[in-house]
Amino acid sequence: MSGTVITYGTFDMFHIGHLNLLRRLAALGDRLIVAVSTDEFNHGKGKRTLIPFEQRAEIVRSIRYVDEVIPETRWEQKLDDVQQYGIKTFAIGEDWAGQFDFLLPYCEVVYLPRTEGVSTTDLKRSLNRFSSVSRDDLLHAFDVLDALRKDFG
Ligand code: C2G
Repeated sequence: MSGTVITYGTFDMFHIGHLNLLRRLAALGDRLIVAVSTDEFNHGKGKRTLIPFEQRAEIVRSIRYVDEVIPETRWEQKLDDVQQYGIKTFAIGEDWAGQFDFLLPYCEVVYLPRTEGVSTTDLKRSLNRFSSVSRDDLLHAFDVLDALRKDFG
């Protein structure tokens, strides 16, 4: 299919859900632009990112489905972007369903199913559990070793 597609997102701790979305978006046109949220913009979204903007942008830029990366700095930039880049299709995950229908007079608006079972929030929780368990397990292991040393010399 021809035409330029655009999407917006944080893409923190890049994972298969992000990749599935970008792959689907690439199939909607012949050029894909991704607007990656800056750290300042994320702060405004109430999101704390683990990976800084420059690295998140470089990772997305390196994905084979992506043709161009621009910064997302304001909620209001979408209409300017649609007109400036001659966008045929705005697309984003369905967690945003209906939020960007104001773009309908200017381009197609598509909300795509999210990939279930993975999210940056879950990844961060797993990392926290892993680091705390490993520290506690380590301390417990030292206690067991001390007890064994006392019993068996
Ligand atoms: N996504 C997905 N499946 C997941 C996780 C994310 O399809 N398991 C999609 C989201 O629906 C979104 C894109 O991947 O379309 C990027 O997700 P986030 O980085 O969480 O982006 P978000 O914070 O929703 O920013 O102006 C729009 C905002 O910048 C969107």
